[in-house]
Amino acid sequence: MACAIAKRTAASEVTSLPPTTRLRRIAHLDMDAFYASVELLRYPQLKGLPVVIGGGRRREDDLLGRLRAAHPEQEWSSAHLHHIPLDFFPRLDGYTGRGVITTATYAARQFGVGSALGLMKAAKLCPQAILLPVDFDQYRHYSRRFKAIVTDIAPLMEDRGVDEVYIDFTDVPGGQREGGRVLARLIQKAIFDDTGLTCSVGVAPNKLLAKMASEFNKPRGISIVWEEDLEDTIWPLACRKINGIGPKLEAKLQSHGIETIGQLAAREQQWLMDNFGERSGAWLHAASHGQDARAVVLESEPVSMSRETTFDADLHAVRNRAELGAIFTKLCEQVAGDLQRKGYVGKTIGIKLRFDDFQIVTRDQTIDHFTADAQEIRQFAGQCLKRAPLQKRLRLLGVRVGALLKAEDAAERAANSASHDQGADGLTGQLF
Ligand code: TTP
Ligand code: MG
Ligand code: MG
Repeated sequence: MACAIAKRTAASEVTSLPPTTRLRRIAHLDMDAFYASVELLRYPQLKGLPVVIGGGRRREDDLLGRLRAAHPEQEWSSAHLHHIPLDFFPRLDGYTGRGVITTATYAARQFGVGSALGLMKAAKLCPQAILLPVDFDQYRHYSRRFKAIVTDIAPLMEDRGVDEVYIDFTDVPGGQREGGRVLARLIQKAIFDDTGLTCSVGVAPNKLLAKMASEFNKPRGISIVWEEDLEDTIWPLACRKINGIGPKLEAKLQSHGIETIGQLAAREQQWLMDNFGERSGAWLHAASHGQDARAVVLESEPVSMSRETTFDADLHAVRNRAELGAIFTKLCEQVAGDLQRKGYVGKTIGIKLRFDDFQIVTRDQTIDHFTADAQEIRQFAGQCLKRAPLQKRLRLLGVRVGALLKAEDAAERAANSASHDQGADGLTGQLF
């Protein structure tokens, strides 16, 4: 089944160097121990301690419940999280289960634990580490916040996931000073002042080198790389440090005796193309020489998300009612899943039909609230379907949700319009 996300504007690109003598300076910014650092904002008493984030999301307010039982003389709510005594936090010790670590604080990393390690294994390496459950809503919130700060200062930003972005420094004030260090420092400070979170920045002639550089001085690091640093700084690194060389390609390179980027650069381009294919070979050659012409691409917010499917054989609305109904429900569930995963809700729900004569018909309706709920989408999409002509056989069926808003913005709007004041206790309810 096809899945589509429609964007408000076409991605705009910085396609060429500015018509000045300025050097192209590209930054890669990556938040330090992101999920863990966000948790530490809530629990500052854990600063400096080994903390790992992973395992399921606990819904019941277990921790606060235990605190109320142990210290009934005190009031315990989300406003008192930073007073929670250390011995009330769950430890890794004795963990059994199949959970994996999403990330770990730098204090925990000293024990050899980090992203993707099983929690049981981690419990052996660092039993005293504190284990906190994940809270994606919170990470998404801070992700949006730090990106908003970046674009306020340097508008040419490319979103590369929850905790990292590329930024074109070339024409931004301060972007050329000390190779970009001045601007990098300014952005670091602005993010820290607003969120309390730290990040690391690499500034280089292109994305490839910037991405490597942002890791050089983590955490709270700034690394400046120039073209002429290639031999001394980049070539001694393992090939795996090139973003795009995964474990499989690394193993294949090793089977040819190529461990470092320098060893890769020493191979003839033709030899690489013969052994790794035309495209990969050419790319490996360019990457090992620090070359990367990719532009920083502006991302825009999606306006709609849709799922559609073309049937193996044409279906009829009446004769194949059951089969169509099942497909329709599945499409609604998939759109709802897409929305929820990406953190959006929508207000306009629609369908698309293509008949056996290739005629296309769409119907939609706008409801009075935002949703990402599969059943609700199914209900309103079903009403749209009733308004469509269904005499001809169908080739394709699609479901679309538009007028999108970030889920947290919609929640904020709803809260404001209801003007209720229930405190912030819901936050901890999700955590423990
Ligand atoms: P990273 O930027 O790779 O890691 P990090 O920010 O935790 O630490 P660093 O200081 O080294 O950058 O990933 C960002 C977030 O993505 C991380 O906090 C948790 C999540 N993540 C996973 O859930 N699983 C993973 O395997 C990785 C690598 C990250
Ligand atoms: Mg990070
Ligand atoms: Mg990252």
